[in-house]
Amino acid sequence: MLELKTLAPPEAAGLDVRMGLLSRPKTIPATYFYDDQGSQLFEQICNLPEYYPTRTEAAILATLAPSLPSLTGADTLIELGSGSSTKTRLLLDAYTQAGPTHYVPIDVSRGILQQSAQALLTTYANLRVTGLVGDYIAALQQLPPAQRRLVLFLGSTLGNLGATECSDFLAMIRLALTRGDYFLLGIDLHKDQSILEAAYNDSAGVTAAFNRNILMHLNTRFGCTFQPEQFEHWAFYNSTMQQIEMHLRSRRNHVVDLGSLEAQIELRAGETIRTEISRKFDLTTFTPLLADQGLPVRRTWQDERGWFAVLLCQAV
Ligand code: AVJ
Repeated sequence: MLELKTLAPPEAAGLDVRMGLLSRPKTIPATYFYDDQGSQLFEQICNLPEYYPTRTEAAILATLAPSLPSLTGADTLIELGSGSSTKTRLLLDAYTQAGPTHYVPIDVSRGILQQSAQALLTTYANLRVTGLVGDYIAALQQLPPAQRRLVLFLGSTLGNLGATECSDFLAMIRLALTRGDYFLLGIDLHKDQSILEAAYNDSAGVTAAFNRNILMHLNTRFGCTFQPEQFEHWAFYNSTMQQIEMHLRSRRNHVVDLGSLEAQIELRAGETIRTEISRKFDLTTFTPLLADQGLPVRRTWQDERGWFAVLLCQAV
């Protein structure tokens, strides 16, 4: 059984873009990468030889999946930013074998949500799917009832949030849960700078296309007049902040009209718009932060190289 619910977009839709583009340095929230086109480009990124996070995390999930149903006893799996749900299948294999399961994928892209939910239903007979189209904040405020929940936040998407936003976000997750519920979190770890930078500068240019697509999305969504070919993809590791940064660098001086956002912005040649931060975590410093937010870590899994970690936390 499949049900798709579209959550009301936040009233402030677009204000975050307007604010970011009128600040110095200019920024665009990374959530705007994921229109239908951007979600498809991200799927391609996950298969690139340089982009190690997806396959590293998938290998960890395959190892831990058989033990997860008995560890958590969860009947409902809620996934934040489910995308194609490819990695989730590793967990659904184990859960649906253990008993009937309710899967609640949450994604801003309706296209990818519908497609992946349909495909899951043909694979799993005793799966019930309730897709929520919208942002995490709206979705977390209206989770369906459950006996025991397991919230999945995979792929190191948490890395898109700065330190303060990250703590606030974890607090919000804790509030959406009942004591005893679980939270499974995938995070990318520190490693050699050259490996990190290669992952965001692939030789096929898919990450560059993904980066520029954010401008196309703003054009269609708000009637902005960005010309993506006027911008260069720039991604590097900021070792002080311990984060990858992705920017779009203007090739020349020009003015962009922001359409329904009712503003115009000037870009100088060489000026950049930061489109993403992707923080790289350290388990020793990060694990205590989860406990501080009422989500202590019960188990930690890593790959042999220590490149990526999956943490099982429990709401207390
Ligand atoms: C989905 C946010 C985890 O930061 O690695 C991939 C997005 N950006 N390549 C990441 C992304 C450029 C990805 N996250």
